[in-house]
Amino acid sequence: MSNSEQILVLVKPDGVARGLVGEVISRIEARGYVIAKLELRQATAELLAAHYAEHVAKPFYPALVEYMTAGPVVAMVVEGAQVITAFRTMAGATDPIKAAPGTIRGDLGRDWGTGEIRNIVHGSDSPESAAREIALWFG
Ligand code: IDP
Ligand code: MG
Repeated sequence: MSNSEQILVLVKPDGVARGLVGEVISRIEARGYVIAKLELRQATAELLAAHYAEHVAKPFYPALVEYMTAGPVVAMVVEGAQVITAFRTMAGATDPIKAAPGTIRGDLGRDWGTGEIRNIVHGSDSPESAAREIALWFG
């Protein structure tokens, strides 16, 4: 498995609260990827500031921290060749309203009228991000 790669996947607090952990895991397993690590975790503001370093200065960041600390998340390391591209495709566009049907966000997400984006899952967007995020969550 020399060309295998790893991605950090989070089932975000809305996904855990809505009972969608099994659905997300089922989709990953059905696709043939391997769950190498899995843990229920409570994110802290400190961990999120590192995880979302690229977003810390953005206007939506305080609401993002509130969302991501509202309850536990399920953190996973998922493995397989091209799993980063594959999982990003499976997750769909950031905004569930724009995410295509067939994707996790497009099938399971909606606009809840809160003015915030609640989109069920996170997936690292590159091998560099994945290595950084896996070290943060599981290092
Ligand atoms: P991604 O999760 O699809 O990679 P990013 O642009 O990296 O999307 O944003 C990280 C997370 O920040 C999103 O999943 C979402 O929860 C939140 N977010 C991104 N853009 C906005 C926005 O414009 N308004 C509110 N929340 C946002
Ligand atoms: Mg991102």
